[in-house]
Amino acid sequence: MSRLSLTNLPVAPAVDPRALSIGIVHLGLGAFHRAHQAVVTERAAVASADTRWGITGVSQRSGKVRDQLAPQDGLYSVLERGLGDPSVQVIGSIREVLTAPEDPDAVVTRIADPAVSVVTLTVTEKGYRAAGHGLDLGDPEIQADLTGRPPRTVVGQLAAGMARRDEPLTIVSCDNLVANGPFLRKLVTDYFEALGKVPEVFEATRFPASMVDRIVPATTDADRDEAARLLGVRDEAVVVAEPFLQWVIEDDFAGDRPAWERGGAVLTGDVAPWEQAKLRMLNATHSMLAYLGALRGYETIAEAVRDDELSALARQLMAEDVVPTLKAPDGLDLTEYGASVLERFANPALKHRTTQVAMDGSVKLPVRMLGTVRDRLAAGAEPRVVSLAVAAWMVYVLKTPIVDDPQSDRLKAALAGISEPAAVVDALLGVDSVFTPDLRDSTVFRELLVEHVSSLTAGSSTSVG
Ligand code: CS2
Repeated sequence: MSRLSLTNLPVAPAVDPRALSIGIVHLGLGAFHRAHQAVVTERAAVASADTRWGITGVSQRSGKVRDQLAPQDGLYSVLERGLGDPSVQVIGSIREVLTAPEDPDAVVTRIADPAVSVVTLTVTEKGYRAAGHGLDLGDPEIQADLTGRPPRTVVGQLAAGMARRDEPLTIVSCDNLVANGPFLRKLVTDYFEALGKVPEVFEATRFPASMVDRIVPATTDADRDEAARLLGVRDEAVVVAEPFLQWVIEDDFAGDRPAWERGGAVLTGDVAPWEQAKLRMLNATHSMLAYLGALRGYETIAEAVRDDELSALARQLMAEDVVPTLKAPDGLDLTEYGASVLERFANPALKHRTTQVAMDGSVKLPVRMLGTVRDRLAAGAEPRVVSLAVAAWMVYVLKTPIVDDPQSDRLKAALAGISEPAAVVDALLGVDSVFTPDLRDSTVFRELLVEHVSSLTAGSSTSVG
């Protein structure tokens, strides 16, 4: 079967990419970006008839996406899998693909380009190379960037690009982090301080916070075959997603931006309530289902949430531990939100693997779960269900031979020769990049963890009374 390209278009994209100039650099050209910001950007370009917002996508690790997209003129499709028949749409907003390790200078040059006024990022939690609330200055790659080599880290790329600009930039983190905008601003500040040089444009550069939401599992061969069937041509770069898509962006830009609100995004003064609700309800529950589900042998999140005991625990997590810590965003009913999240997880067509959501727990837990633990403890409450979620991660790390996590060596070393529940809990509570001293020193939290790790390792049914 022939390949998707501009000269081989079964379904035309909503914009002709040849008509777009480059106005956005996106760092982290994974499936999520292609199913989320790139789609909203295309819709905005169409609705506002504005051709300035083509995207330069940057892969941070390998040339795989470039190799998939180059023969396709940057085109790819989004295969939407909901409860009805799947549908497919070709997206035309990506104008250029760069592979950072192969051409780090080109990335900096693009960020410095005066026609670019917005940089967006989806580089995952670990891509920020943070330690606590600041930049990990002990990270060898950060250290190497600070010596002045063409930068390989995301913070190094942003800093080097800014140093070459006269006009300020807006940098929009689209990762699942608490206060992602201010957090990234702090990392860049730390970098400039370590460098001993702050470019003039930094002061006026904006870092709006944003909350992104769309479930985008890794694409499988079955997805590629399905897209080919629907398109009539082969698309090696297809991404698969649920129908739901949400993007809430803090309206704080240094210069021009795409009319993203016309593409379905919400621009608002305060993203925090949205972000907290999403991280603490959706992402925490997702992770809990991933760990408990994987421990029960379920391959997908949909299978895990169809287990009555696990779905009851998911509801309990949100109602008992999370909702009391949240301020509802305007117009959002948190109980309904929780129910809708579980319905989305139950989508049987998505095949989102428990092991995919389970990865990188050491950087996900602090964002998704530990704020809830802290707030519940501060309120004098016992965080029973969220502690079960943390305990499930602990047992998952204990029982999984090769843990997919940036801290896997450290986690495995901490657990070497250990199997007794209290010892497992103490060993992992001692990993200070995950647990802060206040949590380590809480006897209430520790006892709950020991209780849950004991029942999970004993293999008894999982319930929280
Ligand atoms: C998931 C998220 O992999 C994970 O950790 O919890 O990627 C989740 O699917 C998205 O945040 C949904 O918006």
